Amino acid sequence: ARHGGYTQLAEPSKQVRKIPRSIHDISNGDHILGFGAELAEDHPGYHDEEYKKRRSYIGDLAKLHKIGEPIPCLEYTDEEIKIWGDILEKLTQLYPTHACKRYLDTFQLFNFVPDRLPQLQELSEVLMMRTGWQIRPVAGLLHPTDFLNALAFRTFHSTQYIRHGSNPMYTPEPDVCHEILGHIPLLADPEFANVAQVIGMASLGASKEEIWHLTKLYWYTVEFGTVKERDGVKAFGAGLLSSFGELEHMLSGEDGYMPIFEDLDPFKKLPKMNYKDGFQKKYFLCESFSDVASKLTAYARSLQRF
Ligand code: NLE
Ligand code: FE2
Repeated sequence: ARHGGYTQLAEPSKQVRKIPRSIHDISNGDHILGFGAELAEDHPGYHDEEYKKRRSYIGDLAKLHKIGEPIPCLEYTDEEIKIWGDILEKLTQLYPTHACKRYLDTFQLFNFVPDRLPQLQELSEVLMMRTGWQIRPVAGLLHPTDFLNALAFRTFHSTQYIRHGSNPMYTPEPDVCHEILGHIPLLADPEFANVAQVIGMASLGASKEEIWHLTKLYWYTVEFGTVKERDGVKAFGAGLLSSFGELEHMLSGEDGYMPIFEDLDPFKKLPKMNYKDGFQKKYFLCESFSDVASKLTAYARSLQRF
């Protein structure tokens, strides 16, 4: 969960980090930048003590997790399951017209149902079998260096708490619905999974500026990427696929302005990421998954990391 929202995203620190040689060298708890239980005043859950308690409980469990151990099973409350169920039902109406073909295919593998919120452990097992990826629980927003580095080791850091029920259609921060509906299906697609790993490999030993650019590349592909298909523009970015507000907005522009679509060029300066103020103003378009893969690989190779 590499995101912003409700809190100022700190610039990557100047401190020189040791390059991790395996996932064991990356901590899921030392560099959390935000989104723990300390919610900012403008967060919809700020006045909800129960909600904050629940998030710190779930966050503390994540910090205790050790690589190789099963991810703790969370018993979700009826209220939490209802949020998940509502989101799933609404999104599955939009997917046939708004989601890319490869997402529709991998989504089928998981048999998501509205009355059961899936456990990260079982999803991690499916990914491991399909593409060799694993999920690691994380308490909140992880430092971009740690988050991106972990992708090199086919590890995806995932939150386990759910968004506040007052605005299910959109949250600027990651939550378990965003991870499960946005990220996990496509990580079961071998080509997509490789794209994510390429960004991770390029980030190993990267300078502060390179990390920032890679964060943007990640943001405009894995989080908000779009692809041209025969019947129009479709979403493959997780931030689109987990938000029925933004997914609808992407194609309709009904809320007042039409988003801009631009072809992705990873060597060009990318626009500032929209963390706090709602939907993205610009989406980047790719021709196909192999187009994304070759563009990102070309950029990653230019850094001469591998
Ligand atoms: N806006 C997304 C959602 O509501 O699911 C989460 C985005 C995280 C970048
Ligand atoms: Fe995400």
